[in-house]
Amino acid sequence: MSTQTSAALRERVQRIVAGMPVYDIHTHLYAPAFQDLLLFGLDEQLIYHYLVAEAFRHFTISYDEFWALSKERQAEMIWDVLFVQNTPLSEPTRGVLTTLHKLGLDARDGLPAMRGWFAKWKPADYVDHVMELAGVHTICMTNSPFDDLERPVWEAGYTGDSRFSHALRIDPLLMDWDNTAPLLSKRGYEVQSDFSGKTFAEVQRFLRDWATKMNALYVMVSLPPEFAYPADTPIAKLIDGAILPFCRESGLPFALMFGVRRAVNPGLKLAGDGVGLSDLTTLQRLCAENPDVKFLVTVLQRENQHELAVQARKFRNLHIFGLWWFMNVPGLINETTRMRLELLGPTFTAQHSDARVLDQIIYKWDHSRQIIGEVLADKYCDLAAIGWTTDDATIERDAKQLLGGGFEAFLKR
Ligand code: FIX
Ligand code: ZN
Repeated sequence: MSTQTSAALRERVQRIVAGMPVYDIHTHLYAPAFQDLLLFGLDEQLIYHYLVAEAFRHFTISYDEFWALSKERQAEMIWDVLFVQNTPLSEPTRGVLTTLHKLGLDARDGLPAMRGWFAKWKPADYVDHVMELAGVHTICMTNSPFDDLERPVWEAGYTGDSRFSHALRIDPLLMDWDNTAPLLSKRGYEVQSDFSGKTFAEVQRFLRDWATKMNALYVMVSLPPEFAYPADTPIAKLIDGAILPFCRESGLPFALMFGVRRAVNPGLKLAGDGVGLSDLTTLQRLCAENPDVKFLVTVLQRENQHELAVQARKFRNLHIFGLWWFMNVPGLINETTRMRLELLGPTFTAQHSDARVLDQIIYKWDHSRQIIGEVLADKYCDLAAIGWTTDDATIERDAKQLLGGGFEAFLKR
């Protein structure tokens, strides 16, 4: 293929991928009805935990002193240390600049001028503006019945927002049974700490009640590297006795996020979580023994990615999604997307944003789309070199599948 033909093909692919509306299937964003839980604006972007972790590589201030400051002051310190005193070379710092640039702001104007621009927006309008700029058609929230700030919104009868969908998040149920069992009892579910009596049926009733209230698309948990299955542990008992039966009955996928080691440095709060290698034979057992249950899976550790992709070749009830957190950096997006495409074709969901601040979907999708387009274009060029040409409709079909279409099809299976 001539250089000119390949350049034209690459341009076509990038244009189609850039214009393909995305389903952002895992975020920590909220619809405007959740009021203060919906984070947006410059200060929120600057105090994102990804940037806090980096700023503390420079700060000498104690963690407690930093957390005692106002959000505005924290944001100013982070801006100064990561953007003024140092060059914003990391992915999260570059991300802030991409977002500002795409919003039409000049970051060199400094914080006060930019803050004024953000202050003019009403949340509901800003959601539309940002989703439009980011090319995102739907945002899936992470919804927790254990969160005392968001639960009242559901209990007050929140009925939804067409721009947002919901996922039922159950970490406290599986990871902290000792404290969650009494809480469920208090809420009228007849559970016993030792799993006796009606416990499993009642946990299923709890899941059914909340999945219905939330109109949830899937049930999600994040897991530490030490997760073992099968095992004589509360988490394994709950998976067998309640989660799998509920997912089987409801048809909702069980979403597992492997490899987060929580609070390796508690002083950093949300920024203090780390990563570790998971034993994915746990997942293999789950997929093999429960062909009638769907599993949505992402892994945090790079060294788990290859095994995960191979497992997805073996089990059609396993759908891989996204590049989570420490994986969401250009070099790793590139190598992992390439490897997944080479092992699985387009039968995975290439990315999710994990955004906690609305504005972040602008940079997260911009950066990932560029790489997904580049990897896809390489594959079409390889095919063109052996006479298999690819038209726009085909590129659109593949891009759609990778950017949420495959996820939607998996939900319907
Ligand atoms: O558990 C999760 O869903 C993680 O995404 C969060 O715990 C984490 O803080 C995060 O925001 C990563 O991107
Ligand atoms: Zn998340």
